[in-house]
Amino acid sequence: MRVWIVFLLCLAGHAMAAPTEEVLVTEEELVTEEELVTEEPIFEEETEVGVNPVQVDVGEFDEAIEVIEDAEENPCMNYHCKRGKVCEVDEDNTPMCVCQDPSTCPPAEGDFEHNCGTDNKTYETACHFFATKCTLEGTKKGHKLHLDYIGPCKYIEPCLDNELKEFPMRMRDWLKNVLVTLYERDQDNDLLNEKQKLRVKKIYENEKRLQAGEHSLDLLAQDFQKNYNMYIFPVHWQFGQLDQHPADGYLTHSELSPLRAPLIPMEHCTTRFFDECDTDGDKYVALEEWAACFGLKEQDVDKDLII
Ligand SMILES: *[C@@H]1O[C@H](CO)[C@@H](O)[C@H](O)[C@H]1NC(C)=O
Ligand SMILES: [Ca+2]
Ligand SMILES: [Ca+2]
Repeated sequence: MRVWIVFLLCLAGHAMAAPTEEVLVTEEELVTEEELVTEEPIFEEETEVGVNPVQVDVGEFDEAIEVIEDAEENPCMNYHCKRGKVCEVDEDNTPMCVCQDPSTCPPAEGDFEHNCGTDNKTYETACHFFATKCTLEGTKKGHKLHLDYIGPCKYIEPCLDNELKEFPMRMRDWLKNVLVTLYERDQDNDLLNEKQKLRVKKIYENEKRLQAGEHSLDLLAQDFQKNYNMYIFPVHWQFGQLDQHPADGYLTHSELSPLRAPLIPMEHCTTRFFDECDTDGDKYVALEEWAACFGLKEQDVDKDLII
């Protein structure tokens, strides 16, 4: 959650102008709602003991020594459940995932942990949200409920047509700057892979590129026309960053969430922008739709650029 906040703050300061290192961290740390859709339990090597309230309960009424001995036997030990669920064992000592009771979620440390659902209800933390969503699993209401944005629900003014037109211009400029910044900071840490670096190098070395910062829309539009080729890769790159659960060439609502959720409270055109990106209205944003949203020409959409 911390990471979200840093991202939020850095965006709040400069809207979509100045990228920072934290942006990448956000993308790596994301936990999407997609985990909710997967039915299989997820096994992971790093299991945080004590995170599971059921395990904590066990500790309370068993002898302490026994708990330690039992730890390896506990079938829930390495049994990971998706967000909103916790592991419990049945009579046969078989682990299974059940919905978490929202009241067992740790309380929020501050307003910044609140989340607004698509039902326009404020949830205390993401844990509360996912636990609630889990209890609605299988219902129409549960199917429609998503995490909409970070922070308490608030009034978001309608996005006007002319404002909507500006949004992709600023966003693609921002994407380009994020990549260039990552490239600049890449000496020690592998923020980008070799293929990506090679692509960004060209953008970076182009002296005519606009420096990160606030630019007038005229200037952004002009730069896009003049340096169109520099924008092709950043748009593909961001798609590849988001399309991971699964990487199938389509973005679901939850795959888009890491980008949308921190942005919505600050950029009131975010929701409308992503809605309209889905031109065929099938609820998925395909690569072709995504590229068109950012003004790329059809012939420049290239799956091989997602590297
Ligand atoms: C959502 O909730 C907020 C705060 O309670 C309210 O100000 C806003 O008008 C609501 N938005 C909609 C679309 O109902
Ligand atoms: Ca996908
Ligand atoms: Ca679509």
